[in-house]
Order: sequence, then structure tokens, then C-alpha cells
Amino acid sequence: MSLMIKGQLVDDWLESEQEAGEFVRKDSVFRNWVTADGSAGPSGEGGFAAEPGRYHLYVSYACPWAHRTLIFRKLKGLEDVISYSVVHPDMGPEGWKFDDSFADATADDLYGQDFMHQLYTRADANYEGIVTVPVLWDKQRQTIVNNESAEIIRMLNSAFNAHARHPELDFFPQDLRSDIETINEPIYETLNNGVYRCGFATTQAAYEEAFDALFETLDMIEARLDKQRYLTGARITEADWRLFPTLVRFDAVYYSHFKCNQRRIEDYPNLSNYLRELYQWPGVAETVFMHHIKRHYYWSHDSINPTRIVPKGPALDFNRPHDRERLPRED
Ligand SMILES: N[C@@H](CCC(=O)N[C@@H](CS)C(=O)NCC(=O)O)C(=O)O
Repeated sequence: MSLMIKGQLVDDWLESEQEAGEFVRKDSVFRNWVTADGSAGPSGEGGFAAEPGRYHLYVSYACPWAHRTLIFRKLKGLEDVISYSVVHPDMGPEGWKFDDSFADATADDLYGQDFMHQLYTRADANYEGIVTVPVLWDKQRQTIVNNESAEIIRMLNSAFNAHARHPELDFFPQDLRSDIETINEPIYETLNNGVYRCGFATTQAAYEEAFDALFETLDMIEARLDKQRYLTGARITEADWRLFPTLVRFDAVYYSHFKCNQRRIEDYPNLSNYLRELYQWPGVAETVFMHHIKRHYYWSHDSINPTRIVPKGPALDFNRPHDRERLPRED
């Protein structure tokens, strides 16, 4: 079955972008930056000053990229500064929709639209690209500021400090920037996006290549976390928070639905303890909505799970104690 979003076949997105059966993710299009004073950021135009109440996030609780932005909003204490709406977990023929009949999904709180694509065309009447979440929306200029999660979390980390409850927390500190960028790269390629490359591969060779790279990176991280508490050392950083949404989905979804089944996260002593430490970090569990996560993947990917049956298991308990205190932590 082919799904249509604004005239675009979703299967086209999943498949025609593939080379030799490989899944290739498209780049995000809206790349302006919110900055403290409204000056232009690293890309795009200026005019987006960090002001309380001005910006809104559109997210899916299922989506790992959107999840990052909710984590940063929470960790920085921006709950009263940036509002948000949550799409329904089912991605159907018109893409993400607003329907608050599913527990914890919301309406489009700003405009009462039915579909996410209507916000993209509200921002740009000629928009023809892929409609994704997260979206950082400017209520004042009524447009999308940015739809790239890696950039949105950098803005949340620093641009709103004058209004944040935790301006002192810096998850992208100057002295660790190059280490963070260095580890982000393989984690994005082989894990965050790597699970999708496994799941959406349409040739055995493409699947196996993604699978091998994925478990090579997990083994590398497992070894690293034996000697240090976090990915770049004793301080928790952006790199850890970018990894967390993939780890927390892994055993419930990626292991079975995307065939990432060499090992579960639960089978890695260090990774599983690390995952629990991050899950138990103040505020973080409140950003994890497993009923959205499971429903989205098992329901939406027709070509992978045509029966749409959502598995009841596995039993997961991220609240069990962890042993990470054995390694030093710096704040
Ligand atoms: N590069 C984007 C990727 C976002 C993305 O791909 N989001 C997925 C949900 S997990 C989406 O909205 N897909 C829309 C679709 O498949 O039609 C980011 O990190 O913000």
C-alpha cells in the first residue's frame, strides 16, 4: 500500500531514496535559529529572539528525534517558556495527524489543524518536501523556525538561558565540543539512524551492513562505558541525550520490528545500567511514552508489519537500580 503526504508517496520516501536497498534520510529544510538577541544563527536569517511564550514545539512522543527536544526542554527548565503539541502515534495516509482520542496525544493547540502538513504549508505555501517532527514554531511570525532536532537542542541548550530555570546546565560545553561532535557522528550514522537503516533496508546486503555497523558501535560504547560514566567522560552532555532516545526504544521496538536482534540493550551490562541512570535522571522518565512508541512503529510501517499487531511485551523496568555510581561524575 502506498501512503500519500501532500501528493508525495511515503513509500517513495522510504524506498526511492534508497541506493542498492539502503535507506537514505533526507536533510531538514527549515534551518533558522532562535538566538538570545535575535541575531542570525549558524544558518538562516535572524529575527528569532528567545522570548518566553513565543515558541511552540510540535512533537511525536514516538519519534526519537522529537524526543531529544522534549528532554532538553525538561532538563533546562523551559516548561513555562516553550509550549508543545503532540501528534497521534499512527502515521497514516496523510502523515502525522492531530487527534487527541489517543491517550496523551493533543490537538494542534495553536491552529486546530488536523494534519502536520497543514502547518508546513502555513509556513510555506509552496512547501513540497517531507513533513517531519519535531518542528520549532514561532507563534509571532507564524512560521517554522527549524525542523532539525540536532539544531533545536542546541538552541534550547543556550539561547533561552535568560528564561530557563537551569541556565547553569550546559550540555555542549566549549571544552568538550570536539569530543561531542566526534562521538555524535558514528552514533547518528550507525545507531540513531542505523536502526532505521536496518528496518527499512530492502536488500539483505544493505540490512547486514547496517546491522554489523550498529552492533560494532554498541560494542564500542559498551567498552567505553566500562571506564567512564558518560560518552565523553565524567560529565553528561548532549551526546548522551542524543543516544538515550534510541536506547530506550531499542528492546521494545528496534530489536524486533527493525530486526536489530544480535543483542538487546538489556544484555549489555554497562549500556543497560547507563540507560537506567539516564531514564532515572530528574524529569526524563516524564518524556518517555512507551504506548506512543510501540503503537507508532508497529502500526505505521505497513511494509514491515502489515497486521499492525502491537506486541504486548517485553516487560521493561527502567526504574530498577543502576550501578553507575561506581564511576566518577562531574556536574
Ligand atoms: N532530521 C530530522 C528527522 C526527523 C524525522 O525523520 N522524523 C520522523 C519521525 S521519527 C518523521 O516525522 N517522519 C515523517 C514521515 O515519515 O513521513 C530531525 O532530526 O529532526
